[in-house]
Amino acid sequence: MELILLVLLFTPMLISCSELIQPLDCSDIHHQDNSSQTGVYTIYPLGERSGVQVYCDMDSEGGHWTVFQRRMDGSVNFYRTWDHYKLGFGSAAGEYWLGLDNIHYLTTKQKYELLVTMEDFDGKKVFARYTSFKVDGECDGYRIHVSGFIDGGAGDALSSHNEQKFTTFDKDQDSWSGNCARMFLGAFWYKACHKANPNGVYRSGKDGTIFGVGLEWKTFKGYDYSLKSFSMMMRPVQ
Ligand SMILES: [Ca+2]
Repeated sequence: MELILLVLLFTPMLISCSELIQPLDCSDIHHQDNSSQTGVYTIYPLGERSGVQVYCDMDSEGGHWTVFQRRMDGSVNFYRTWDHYKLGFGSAAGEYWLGLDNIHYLTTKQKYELLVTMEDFDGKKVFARYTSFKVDGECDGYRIHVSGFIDGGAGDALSSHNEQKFTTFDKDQDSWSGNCARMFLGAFWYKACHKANPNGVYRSGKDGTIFGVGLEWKTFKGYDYSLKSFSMMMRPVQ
């Protein structure tokens, strides 16, 4: 009898404890086990039952980064609708977009910084880092707030996109008369229109046949050079 009572008393406590250890992001995964390697994990940005697979970069610039955008081989189509960018698409083991809702919710819970890493087809790797990164909710057009640029060789192609709303080919929120996503075949915090096109067409290096549509970071390789690999990742500010 006493044993049954004990089980009844302690079972709810055990359940609530297991809920508490659901990681919000890759930084939580690192703190739960600091030997965690770079790879795919499940995080819960919106609480329990919101589990989503994500790629954690435990190596670059101190590690425990939550990757929310990743290109590496052109295997996933990034020319997609608003709903796809809102909810996410692709595979965390390869190319993917985590989803604007997830990115937004994470940045409402803690202060985040941003790391953008990239590599050209000659194997040169550079990065750009921003000490502050926040994305508003859907009602505010997923507006980006990014500042505090630190140069890792890539130059700053993102600060000029600060305070812009997100634009897809089916939802124009940019400051150009046309639709920048349709013009440059991507989806981004376009202004009028871009110095970076991370979700543009995956091409093999230098290609000027159609201006500015590639996976580009202007301050590194200029327009019309599509990069080999590219990642955007976030981490709570220490
Ligand atoms: Ca427009």
